[in-house]
Parts: sequence; structure tokens; C-alpha cells
Amino acid sequence: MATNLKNLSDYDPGRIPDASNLKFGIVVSEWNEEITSALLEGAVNTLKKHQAAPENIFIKTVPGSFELTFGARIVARNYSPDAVICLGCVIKGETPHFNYICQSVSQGITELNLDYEIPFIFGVLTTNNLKEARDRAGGKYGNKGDEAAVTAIKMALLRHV
Ligand code: DLZ
Repeated sequence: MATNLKNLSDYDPGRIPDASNLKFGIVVSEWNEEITSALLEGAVNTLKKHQAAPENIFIKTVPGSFELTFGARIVARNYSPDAVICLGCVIKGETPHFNYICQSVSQGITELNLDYEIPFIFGVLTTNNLKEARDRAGGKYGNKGDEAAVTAIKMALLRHV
């Protein structure tokens, strides 16, 4: 998870398997678009860096992180991907809304993982403020989109062991 002890883009590319035979769905939230577009760019670039074909990456947007679960389910059903990456950014406000959205999306993605035979990756930033989000969306702690893509490749291939 996002921590200031780890750069989210820091990994050994030589240890990531080839993704050329895999299909990926990506669902991305429009809320906090500055951040989520950076996460999306990181995820797509990382998938391509590991040989995923552009035509095998299916991207859909949803209004907010609360809708990621439903969007991910539709993408899984319509495109038969090997993994679905869910990208969002929830920033703490003055009301408990933050807690409800975080709880819902984490629980929803967990349930998708249990209900489907493919992995759904939790690429959602949950931060106290915009600066913490920027730090993790291409800033000083890397890009959680990169991390989510690497996780998606590893988990997609786990299905075939
Ligand atoms: C309503 C809301 C708020 C307050 N904050 C965020 C946020 O920080 N990040 C995010 O992705 N979405 C937020 N939303 C929108 C909800 O996720 C959802 O789209 C609406 O409640 C409609 O269901």
C-alpha cells in the first residue's frame, strides 16, 4: 500500500514475466481526474513495457471510486480479461464520506476477487490530501498505476500455474 517508505514504481523489471499473451481491463475513476489520469498513464505504460499489446488493454471510465466495483464487473464480463485493474483516488474531506467510499470500494473489489476466476487489482489511492496523492501518482513516491500493472501481470499469470 502507499507508504512513504516505498517507491511504488520501484521494482526489478527483469523479474516481471512477459505479458504479451494477456488481456487486461482497466477501470478508472473520473473523480480527482488529475490524479487518476496519471495513474492510468502509469498503468498502461507499464503493461506495454512488459509487452502487453495495446489492443489487449480495455479501458473504461466510471464517475467515482464508488462505481469502480460495478465498472470492473462489467469489464470482466464484456472483455474476458486475464486481470482487471481498478484505479481511483479518494481524498479525505471534512465528513465521513471518505470512510464510506474507501470501505465500499475495498470490500467491493475483495468480493469480485472471490466471485470471479480472475484477479481484480486495488489501484486506489486513499490519502489525507492532494499532495499525498500527487506524491503517489508520478511524484516522489512513484506511481501506484505502475504498481497496479505489475501486480496485475503477476496475478494474471498465477492463474496458469
Ligand atoms: C462524492 C465523492 C467524494 C466526496 N469524494 C470522492 C473522492 O475523493 N474520490 C472519488 O473517487 N470519489 C469521490 N466521490 C464520488 C463517489 O465515489 C461516487 O461517485 C458518488 O458518491 C456517486 O455514487
